[in-house]
Amino acid sequence: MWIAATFLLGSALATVPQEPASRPDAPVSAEEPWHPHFEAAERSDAGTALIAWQAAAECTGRVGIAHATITLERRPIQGGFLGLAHWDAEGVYLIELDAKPERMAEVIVHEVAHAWIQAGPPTLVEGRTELLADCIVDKRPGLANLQWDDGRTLHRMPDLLSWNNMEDHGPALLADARTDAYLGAARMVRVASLLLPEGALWNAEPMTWESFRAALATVDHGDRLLKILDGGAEAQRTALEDADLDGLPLLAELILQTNPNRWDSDEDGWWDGAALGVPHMAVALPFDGSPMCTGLASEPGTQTSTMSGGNLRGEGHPVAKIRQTQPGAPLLVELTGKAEHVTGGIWAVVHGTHLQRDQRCTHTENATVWAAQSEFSHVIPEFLVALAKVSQRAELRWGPTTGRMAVALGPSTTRIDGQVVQISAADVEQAVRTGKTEELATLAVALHRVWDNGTRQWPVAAAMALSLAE
Ligand SMILES: [Ca+2]
Ligand SMILES: [Ca+2]
Ligand SMILES: [Zn+2]
Repeated sequence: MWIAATFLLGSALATVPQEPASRPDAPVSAEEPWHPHFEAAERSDAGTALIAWQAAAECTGRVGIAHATITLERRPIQGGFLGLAHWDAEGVYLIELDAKPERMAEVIVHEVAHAWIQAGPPTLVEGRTELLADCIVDKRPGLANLQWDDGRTLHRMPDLLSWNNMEDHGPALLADARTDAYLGAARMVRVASLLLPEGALWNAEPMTWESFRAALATVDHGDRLLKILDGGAEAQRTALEDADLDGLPLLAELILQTNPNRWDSDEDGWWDGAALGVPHMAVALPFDGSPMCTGLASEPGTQTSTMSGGNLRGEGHPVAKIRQTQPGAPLLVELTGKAEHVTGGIWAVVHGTHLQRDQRCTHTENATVWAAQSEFSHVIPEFLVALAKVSQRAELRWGPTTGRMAVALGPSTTRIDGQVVQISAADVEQAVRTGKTEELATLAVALHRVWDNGTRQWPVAAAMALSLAE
């Protein structure tokens, strides 16, 4: 089984140590495989295309079909496409581009992938091209975003069995039917990729509905997918719905036995669409920007950087950032930037030169708590229990908050700094001495609340804390 969600999004800093380039799975021969010459007015377009070409050759184990030269041209495209690959019997020779700068690389990756996937029904051609595009990004982290999908409901998606993308050029159809068809084709092929051996959907050309059916007939759950495909547009739309925006359509959630209405079915912090094989020490990052424990600490002066990945698609491109409150304190990692109109999720791994395992930070579904001073590590378990209790009380009274809590135990002053509640060493010491951990929790919850609701005033927080005490 191959999970389509293991794609790297790239690194946040230029200092990331590159992953070793060993690719034991690459069946391409040791000698440099053939590639066309890419000609473009924008040099970066040609560079992106060449890197995508080499990655696609590794993904598929075969050579793309193209003329000796592929021209890339930025210009308005008839029909309003963001990109369009032109090919004849000898393969791709022209790629037209009309995407916004932030999506240009993603579109180039898609069009280059068409050098491997040209023949067959449009649903299979486009869906398989999107799948190969994701593999390209997986092979070359940071080259481009994953193929776009904002998780929308596919209201206007036509029957994927009969969809013809060469017919619907009308501008009115542009924003709905065609977009929905492309997204539906991609989602359907991604579900198929969960069932089939890796690469089965692109390592040979052409693929027809007959060969697609034959491949699925031999694998578990394949009949389920085929039944939906034959069930008409409405059945397909329902099966390809991604209600909880975890990057898994309903059919995939049914197959994987996850909850189609919960981003994270088992509440372990990992969304359902996360890869089964994420890197060692990777952390799933919440979109609210709250920090998560990395399980690491670094010596003062250590260079650290993050590498992130996942299956996030859509408009927002938040970036993983390291938070270290003071030298020697635990390292945390959080997202900055908006993630709106997206589906899927992001994980991050922290790299660095002198990193040590560290137990002074704990995160749960609702909170991250760490000891800014080592001597407070032992307080964390008890504090977390009190925090859960008090948070529940606060939620019953005032409703849910928009973000998770983050609490640092032991800085010099008690305050709220952005999303992080800081509880001073003096306050922690006093609470420990008098056995009043719960009071500490009421203070933390109150401070978080006044930040979350925008009040941001001490007297309000103090009154809230008082009213939360039992
Ligand atoms: Ca879902
Ligand atoms: Ca989970
Ligand atoms: Zn295409």
